[in-house]
This record gives sequence, structure tokens and C-alpha cells, in this order.
Amino acid sequence: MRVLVTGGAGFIGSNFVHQTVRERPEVQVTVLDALTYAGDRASLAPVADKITLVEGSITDAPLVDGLVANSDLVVHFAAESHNDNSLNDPSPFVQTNLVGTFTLLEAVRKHGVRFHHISTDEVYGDLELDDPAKFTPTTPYNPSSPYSSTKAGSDLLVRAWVRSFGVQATISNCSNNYGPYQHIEKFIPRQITNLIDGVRPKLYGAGQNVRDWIHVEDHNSAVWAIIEKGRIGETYLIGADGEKNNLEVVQTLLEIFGLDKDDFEHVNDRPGHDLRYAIDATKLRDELGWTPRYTDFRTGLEATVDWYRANDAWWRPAKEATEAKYAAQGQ
Ligand code: NAD
Ligand code: TDX
Repeated sequence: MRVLVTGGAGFIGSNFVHQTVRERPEVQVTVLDALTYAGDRASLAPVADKITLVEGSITDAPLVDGLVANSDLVVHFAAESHNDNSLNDPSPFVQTNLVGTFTLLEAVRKHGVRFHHISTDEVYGDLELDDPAKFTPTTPYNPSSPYSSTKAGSDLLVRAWVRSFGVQATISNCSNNYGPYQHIEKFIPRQITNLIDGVRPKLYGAGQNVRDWIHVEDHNSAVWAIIEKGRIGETYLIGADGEKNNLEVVQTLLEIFGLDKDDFEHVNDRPGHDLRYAIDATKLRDELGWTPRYTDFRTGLEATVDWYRANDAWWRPAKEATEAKYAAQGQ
């Protein structure tokens, strides 16, 4: 099987490529990645001789057409993925998330290629902190930020291409991922690398916002389950019952580093900050028999801390500029 992985030099995509090479040696992997600030050749270095990396944009229709024509499956991770960036400049979000997904859909339509679209739980908006409800596949779309609204739009394009043109596609909406190779602009690796540098973690607002954490390996095992056993046209929600508020996450990290639980700073909150995300993954578990392997958050977090300690060379070059950008907005 020939698989085209878009965004395969990013966080979740590179982990997907590593896992696929390790567990499915019969699969031929081609990565299409624009190598933006979030994409890094080095994330694919351990598998470089086993895959093909094409540097280019998913908005480049002739390039996409040629690559899709030579594939049996497209797994679409490529996106602008950071909410804070989308508040500063939404334009690349519209280009990549909407125009890029449209470009891929036109190519898979033309060549009759199976498509799996990677999306986020943020398309559903947020839940109240005291609401016992979780997101399900029938929760109405209600995105808050330029990031989540362009992801929501991309999901709707996929649904329309399935219904109108018979494109063979599935969609997954996953909760917050953590693990190796995550860009240090994101919450968990930002705080881990701050702590490695002896800098206090930075908590937006009061830290009461809740995210539903899943290890990236569990996300990707669910993606393979959907590719192999999912029903065409269906949406599957991926989550591993990992709800934690941001304060709890920071305090677990402080504990891992042997520091006092109050050794963090409150910084400016994110405008429009979503309160709580929570996934009900019953459909994925019952229909496809998927279960997560990383069920203990603290153990998964310790392994992630070890990875960032051991891979200073991977993240160090981006640290200064990332922190300067946050500092400019009091974060
Ligand atoms: P990331 O920002 O780490 O990686 C994105 C990758 O896409 C990078 O390698 C980047 O170079 C590439 N890219 C960006 N624009 C491109 C373009 N125009 N053409 C080709 N490549 C381009 O993101 P991530 O966290 O790995 O997220 C991957 C996917 O998973 C996204 O679709 C995101 O919406 C979704 N998702 C992420 C999370 C999470 O917690 N990180 C949760 C749920 C869903
Ligand atoms: O320094 C910080 N301090 C802080 O308190 C940062 C960077 C974040 N936060 C908070 C904001 C959020 O409540 O931590 C939480 C997580 O923040 P992010 O890592 O930016 O993730 P989030 O906005 O929840 O979105 C993530 O999950 C869903 C991914 O970035 C998206 O791509 C995915 O769709």
C-alpha cells in the first residue's frame, strides 16, 4: 500500500510515520510537507531512509495531483495548528486548512483515492466547566477561534465531497495530544522546556480551563483502526478520558521536576479561551474495538519529559524566538 501523509514532518504526522514504519513495514510512505516553522526534517531523521519526503504545499494543485495519482491512501494531517498564532494572523489558516483541504479533495476525487481527514474536538466549541456532558459525533459545530473555524470548515468540505461526489473518506476529531516531537509553542512542551531551563511555567489566566489529554501514539493507533475498519463517510471521535485542568498539568510537571507546587506564573489569558473540551469515544471503542495504551497521564508525561531532556538539539533552536513572541503579548 502507498500512503501519502500530509504534514508528516509535524508533531502528530511524524509520530504517525514512525509508528507506521515500525508496525507496518509493507506500507510505502511519502510525506508531503511545506516545512513551515512547525515542520522539521529532523523529526523524520530516524526513518529518513525508509520514506520519501517531498517539500511542498498542499495548496499546490499540480504537485498534489501528481502525488495523489500515485497513492492508494491519503492521511491528511497538514494544518496550521496553533490557536494563539491564529489570533495574530488568520491568513495561513484559511490557506492551508481550507484551500489546502479543498485541493486534496479535488485530487482524491479525480483519482478515486481513499482519504482520511485528521481533525480536532475544537470544532464543537467548548463545554461549561460544571457540565457533565462530553462531545459526541452528533454535537453541533460551534468553533471559537480562526484555527478551529477553519478546521470545522475543512471537515464540512470533506463531508460534502463524500455526499456529492462519492469520495471515499473518513474523519476523526481528536482531543489534545502530548508526546515527543511536539512544537514548543504548545502548552506541555513549552512548560517542560521552561522547566529544563529553570524558568517558571506560564499559566494562562487562572488555569481552570480543561483539556482532554491523549498520548500521540494512542491517537495514531486510532487513526489506523479507522483507516482499516472505519465506515466510509463516518466521523469518529478520538479521546482517552484524560480530562485535566491546566493548573493540574503544571503542578504534575512541577512535581516531576521536584519543585514546589506554587512555582509557576500567571500570565495574560488567551482571548476567547475555550473553557473545556471532553470526548466521548464510545463509537470508536465499541464499533472498532480500539483502546488506548497510555492510560496513566503521569507516566506518559514522565516519558515526554525524558524525551525533551534527551533531545535538546531538536527543540533548542526554536526556544528563544518562541518565547520572544509570547513575551510580546504578556504571555
Ligand atoms: P503541527 O503544527 O505540529 O504540524 C503541522 C505540519 O503541517 C507541519 O509539519 C507543517 O510544516 C505542515 N504544514 C503546514 N502547512 C502546510 C501546507 N500548506 N502544506 C503542507 N504542509 C503544511 O500540527 P499537529 O499538532 O501535528 O497537528 C496535526 C493535525 O492534527 C492537524 O490537522 C491538527 O488540526 C490536528 N489535531 C491536532 C491536535 C493536537 O493536540 N496537536 C489535536 C487534534 C487534532
Ligand atoms: O503557555 C501556555 N499556557 C497555557 O496556560 C500555553 C501555550 C497554553 N496554555 C493553555 C491554553 C489551553 O487551555 O493550555 C491549554 C492548551 O493549550 P495549547 O497547547 O495551545 O492547545 P489548545 O489551544 O487546547 O489546542 C490544541 O489541542 C487541539 C492543539 O494546539 C490543536 O491543534 C488541537 O486541535
